[in-house]
Amino acid sequence: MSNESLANLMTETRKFAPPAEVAADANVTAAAYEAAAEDRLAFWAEQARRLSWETAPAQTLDWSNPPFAKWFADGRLNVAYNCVDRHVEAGHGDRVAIHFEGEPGDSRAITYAELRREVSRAAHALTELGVATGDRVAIYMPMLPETVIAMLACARIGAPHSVVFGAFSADALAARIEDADARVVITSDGGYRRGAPSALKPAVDEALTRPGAANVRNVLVVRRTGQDVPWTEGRDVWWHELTERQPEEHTPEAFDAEHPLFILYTSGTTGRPKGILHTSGGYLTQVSYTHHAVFDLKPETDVFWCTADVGWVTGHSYIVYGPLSNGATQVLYEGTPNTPHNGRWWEIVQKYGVTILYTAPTAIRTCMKWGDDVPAAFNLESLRILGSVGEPINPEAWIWYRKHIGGDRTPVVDTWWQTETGGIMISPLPGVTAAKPGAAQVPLPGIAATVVDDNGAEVANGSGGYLALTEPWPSMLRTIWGDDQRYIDTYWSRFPGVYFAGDGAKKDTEGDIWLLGRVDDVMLVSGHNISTTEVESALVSHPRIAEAAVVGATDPQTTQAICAFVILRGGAAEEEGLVEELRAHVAKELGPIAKPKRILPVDELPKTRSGKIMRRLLRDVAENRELGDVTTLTDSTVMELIQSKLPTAS
Ligand code: 6R9
Repeated sequence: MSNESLANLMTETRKFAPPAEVAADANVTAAAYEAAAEDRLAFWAEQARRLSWETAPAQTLDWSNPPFAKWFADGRLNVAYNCVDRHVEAGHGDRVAIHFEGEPGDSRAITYAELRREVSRAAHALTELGVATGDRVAIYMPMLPETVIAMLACARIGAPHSVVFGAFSADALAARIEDADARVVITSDGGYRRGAPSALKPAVDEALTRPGAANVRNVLVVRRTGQDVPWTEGRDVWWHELTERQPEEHTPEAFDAEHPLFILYTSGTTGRPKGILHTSGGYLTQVSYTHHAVFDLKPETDVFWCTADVGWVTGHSYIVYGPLSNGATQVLYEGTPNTPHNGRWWEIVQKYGVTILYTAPTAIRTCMKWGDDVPAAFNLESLRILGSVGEPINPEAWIWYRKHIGGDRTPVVDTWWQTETGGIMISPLPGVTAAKPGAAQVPLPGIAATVVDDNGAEVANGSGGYLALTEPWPSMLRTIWGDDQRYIDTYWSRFPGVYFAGDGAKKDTEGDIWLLGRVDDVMLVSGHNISTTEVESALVSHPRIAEAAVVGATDPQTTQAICAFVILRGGAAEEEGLVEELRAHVAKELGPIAKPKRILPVDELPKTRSGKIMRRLLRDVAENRELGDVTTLTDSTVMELIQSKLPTAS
């Protein structure tokens, strides 16, 4: 961004008070903010007591060597014990931990007692393969119960896992195996995707031909689809054969709170992927607390469903560690939202009586595009809280989510956080906050976040700038794996002593925080910094627009010109005058400065597997450049489609 802070163009004044019944019975009330404000460290020490420690920590935060934090450093615990065994010991062994729904419609309910047996066997199996405490294990899997079991088995024996998205290429997998120096890879023959078995194992075989992956001794293969798999004798081992003969009891060993729990590579738009390192005690404390607070989880009665892939941080924190540490019952779904029909998700909500749903704006906008009648055909009355994560949620998408999925009664919590933050940082609380559509609003109790200007000074209400985290938090990344200097440079150097999140944000006149997209995506138009998010939200507020992606393209007159790629609702063809009408609509919503110079209707937008729009690629298109790296795209044919629609160069 230049020296002028982000313009504050959008005004959204709708507000939704918490429903009385949620407020009356909320896990967390306004008192938590007061307690945390009074003594932040005492507040987190209190939250750490949610967990079972073998040695309870006497220390809370050690910040003597910033930005390298230690939380609860003298405490010892086993993360898997906290997520599994202690619930069985507390008498909840018969409670379903995971309702697995396969894409072809097969299902499996796994209780906490079963989960304990499976995790114990898998822990023994890894030990038999020679995996020792501290060894890294790569997990390259579809969404299966074994994926969760594998992660917990690693945690149980203190072997940090590195989960790699099942859709990543052999090259991406090899780079991650090499960077973490993984010794074992856990994978499956394949998984079901869009109605057909899709192979995974061949990508592992290919990755392991790369020199950097030479230290991998074994590949543990879960059988899911039964398809033929290439086999390397001596190296490859069937998961079921190895685990079946292991004892079903396993004594968990306690590790230091700062023992590494996992490495997760951020999608990293440029350069080498960053291995974000998370450790045990602080991480588990924050994901457990935030899951309890933000989703108001009542483990006896709620059915939680986070639709994220486990290969994304949301899956780590809000499928595996948060919900399971809280003894939740949850749904795990293997497939895509539209297989075999556009209502599959709502069918699953109805089938399991899902009460809390956590998904991404991209999915919500896609459902809007498919039409209101799709969810209307299912009974969604069980839902009581809806969550959003991954991108700013446009106010219209927020309203649609609440109305068409939440029956106009459920609170919607827009949760801002990152792979690096480990857990939710900024979010309304469903029983406390009067929610504003499109805003994450308030730092959670115990979290210090604000918006700063170019000089690192806090901006006044009503102004925009950069999101900054001003105090360490328990689930913060500890470093970038193997590269402390890059950790300092990337996050702690823009504003000394403060964590720079890389997101643009503004404070509204009441001091609530609105996220405005990645700083790299901010546009500079005639001397004004304009957020792509605000222009996209204005476009999405037009009844004909389902989705929009906005980029700044180099322009001789205005530095950058706003270029919008839009998906029309119902896929309808573009009629005459529509583009002009849309431009006028944006001008009316945000002011003439934000009026897009070009608007291009397209059928799809390029997205990462975690659902984030890749504006970088659209910028390449808008500037008639050769496309940059497309390897993290869900579907690389999308770009060809978009390019084919373009009138060449303008
Ligand atoms: C959890 C996750 C992090 C980036 C983050 C921001 C964007 C996530 C958001 C949001 C606005 C929200 N982001 N949640 N922006 N409102 N509620 O997504 O982690 O994949 O590391 O991405 O996602 O730009 O900086 P990760």
